[in-house]
Amino acid sequence: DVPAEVLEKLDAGYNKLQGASDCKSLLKKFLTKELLDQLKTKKTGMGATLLDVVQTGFENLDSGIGVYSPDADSYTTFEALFNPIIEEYHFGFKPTDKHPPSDFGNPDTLVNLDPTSEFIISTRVRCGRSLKGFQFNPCMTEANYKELEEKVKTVLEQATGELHGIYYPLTGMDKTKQQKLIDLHYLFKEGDRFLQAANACRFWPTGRGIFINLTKTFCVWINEEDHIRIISMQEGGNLKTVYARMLKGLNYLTSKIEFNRSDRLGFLTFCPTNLGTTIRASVHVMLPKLAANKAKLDEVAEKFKLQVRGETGEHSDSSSGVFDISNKRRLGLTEFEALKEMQEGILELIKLEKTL
Ligand code: ADP
Ligand code: CIR
Repeated sequence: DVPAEVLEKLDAGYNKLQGASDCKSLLKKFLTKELLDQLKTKKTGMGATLLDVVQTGFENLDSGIGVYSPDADSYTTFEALFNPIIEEYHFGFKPTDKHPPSDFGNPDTLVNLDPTSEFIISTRVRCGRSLKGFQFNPCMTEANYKELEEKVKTVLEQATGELHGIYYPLTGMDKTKQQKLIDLHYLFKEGDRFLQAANACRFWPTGRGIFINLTKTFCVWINEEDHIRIISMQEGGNLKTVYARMLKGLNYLTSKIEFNRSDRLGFLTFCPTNLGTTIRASVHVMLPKLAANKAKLDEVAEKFKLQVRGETGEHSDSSSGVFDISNKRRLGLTEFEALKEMQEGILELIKLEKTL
């Protein structure tokens, strides 16, 4: 009982993808005609269809991935599409593989990545969580957004010590202040076309906002791509301190709120690239010699399982010479292993830069 209109859009989108010779998305790579026919009549308990999964990739032919999961069930209902995408992005995590139990490790065993402050401008570690009892963006009502915001905000406003801070809702926020927070890399951007096409920006700015601690080293995003993003950041390369602070915030929130975790996929997120540990540990870094050849930089980064982004985040360029380099995979390894993978890779890149 998937409406004819949806089936038509799926067929049209599939043809559009096939005709787009410069489209490099994993959606295009893995959505075969057979898979389309196998999945197009399926629906999740929430009523989500394959179109809800793929329309972001149909509309944005420059997507890297091209899919989001409209609800937690989609990862199983549409697993025939999600699994190969997950396997390719997370360096070979197979349909028979299971994400390990959490192990956050001991932050004190991590290092300062750039003790002489030559290369690294700042370090950031973030993770995402989805709340039990709430659907993902495309299936949320306006009331759900407000309820989730209220719940998280109330908990955050009771945080003490280093985590003590203020919640700033997007609703009613002065545009200049909003832009300043974006430019300083605290706040998420507005109008992301990949999220918009996935129906993830409905009722914007309702329920969206950012909590920031007084020293501006700890933030929580509410209701952007994921229900919450927990972020720790500061100038310089001290990964140890940044990670320890993120854990402090995560532990606090985990003691007050229940999150969605799947046995196989770990913590559940809206985008399959974030599943598992959900951790992205990054540096803003200047590597002028390595970066003189961007293709080479990407190649070396991939070798160390790292991902290179531009200075203002995903899908941005790096005309400034500053790159955002982070661990790429988040699934199939523990949190501590994700941190170690990033640490080792960044240290290698800096070592290489020094030899050039
Ligand atoms: P994500 O939340 O998935 O990490 P983005 O790539 O969109 O998403 O980045 C969000 C924001 O965080 C952007 O403003 C980006 O520049 C900023 N950011 C990422 N890494 C760092 C870093 N190491 N130092 C400072 N800002 C950072
Ligand atoms: C893309 O496919 O390029 C976008 N949908 C982003 C994919 C990964 N990024 C993310 O989860 N933030």
